[in-house]
Amino acid sequence: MKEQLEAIQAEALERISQTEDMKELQDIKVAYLGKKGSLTGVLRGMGKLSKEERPVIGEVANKVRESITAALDEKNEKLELLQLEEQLEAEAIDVTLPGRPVKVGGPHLLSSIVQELEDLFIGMGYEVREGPEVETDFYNFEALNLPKNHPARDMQDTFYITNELLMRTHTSPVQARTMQEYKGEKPVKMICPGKVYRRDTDDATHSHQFTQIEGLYVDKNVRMSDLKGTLDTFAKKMFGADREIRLRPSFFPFTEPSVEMDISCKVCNGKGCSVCKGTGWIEILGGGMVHPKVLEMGGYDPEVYSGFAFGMGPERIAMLKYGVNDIRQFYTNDIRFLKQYHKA
Ligand code: 2U9
Repeated sequence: MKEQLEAIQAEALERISQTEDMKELQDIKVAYLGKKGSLTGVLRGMGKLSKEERPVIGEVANKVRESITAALDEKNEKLELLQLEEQLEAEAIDVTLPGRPVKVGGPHLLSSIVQELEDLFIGMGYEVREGPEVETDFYNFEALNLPKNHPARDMQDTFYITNELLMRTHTSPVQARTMQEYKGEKPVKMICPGKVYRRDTDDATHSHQFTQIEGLYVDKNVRMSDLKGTLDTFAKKMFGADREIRLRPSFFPFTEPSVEMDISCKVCNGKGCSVCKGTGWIEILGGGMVHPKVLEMGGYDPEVYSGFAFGMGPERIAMLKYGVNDIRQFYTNDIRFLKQYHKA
C-alpha cells in the first residue's frame, strides 16, 4: 500500500509540475483528493489493514496528501500570478500617448455681446434685472405712456395672446415693474437684457424675435448731461476710445426729450463711406429723459425724481462691431458662422 501511495504521489506531482492551466490544475486536484479521487480511494481501503500497519500507512498517506496539497497550492499561486501579469500587460495604458481632442462649445456671439454690455454697466453701478417675456398689456404699454389706440399698439406689430396678454415688444416693462417694486422710495439704476418679439417678416435687417438691452436711472437731480456722459463712456468702452458720439432729437412715447445716438464711423473715421452711408456717423441707440407720466405711473413723484433711459439692440451692436450683414445669422445657428466668434 505504501508503494501504491508513493506512486500516486509521484504521478500527481509530475502532473502538477507539467500543467500550466488553472482548469487542468483543478481537475488534477479532483482526480487525487476529490471524493472519488485515487488517494481517497486508497485511504478508504485502510480499514482492511492490520492494527500495526494502520498508523504507519496513515502517516505515509498524510504526508502524500500534504505534499500534493502543497504542490497544488504552490502551482495555483504561480498560475494566478502569471494570469495577473498577462492581464496587466494586456490592459496596459500608454500614458505618454497624446490625448484625443475633445470638441468644446463656446458662447453664442449674442451671449458674449450681452455679457460684455452687462459687465460694462455693472462697472457703472447698474444692477441687471430680468422679467417675463409674456407680458400684460399694462406693463408693456399702459405704464410706458402708450395708452389704448396708440399706433405702436397696432395688432400688426404685436403678438397678442389674449386681449390682455402679449409677447413683450420691448424690455421696458421690466423697468416699469422695478419702479413699482421700489415704490418710489429709492433710486433705480438698472439694465434689463432679454428677448423681445415683434410681428415682422424676417429679412436681413428684421427678425420677429430679437434682443434688447435697456437701461434706466431714476434718482433726484438726474440730468440730460448724466445720460450723455453715460452713453459716451459706453460708446468708448464698446467701440474704442477714439469714438465720438452725437445726439440727435427724436421721439419715444416714454421719454421727453428723446434722442438718438450716433457714433463716429470707425471705417472712415468720420469722412464718409459705404458703411455709414456717406454721413460719417452710425446710429447705435435711443434714449432720453423719462417722461413725467412714466415716472408717475411707476410710483415716483416727477417733482422730486427725474431719470434717464436708453435702449439698444445687441444684434445691431454685434453686426457693427464684427461686420455681420444679416441678422438671421444669429438665429439660424450655422456652426461655421458661430465658430468664428469663439475665443480660443
Ligand atoms: C421706462 C422708461 C423709459 C427705454 C428706451 C429707447 C429709447 C430706444 C430702441 C433702440 C433700438 C430699442 O433695440 S431697439 O429696437 N430703444 O430707442 N428705449 S428710450 O425707455 C424707457 C424704458 C422704460 C420705464
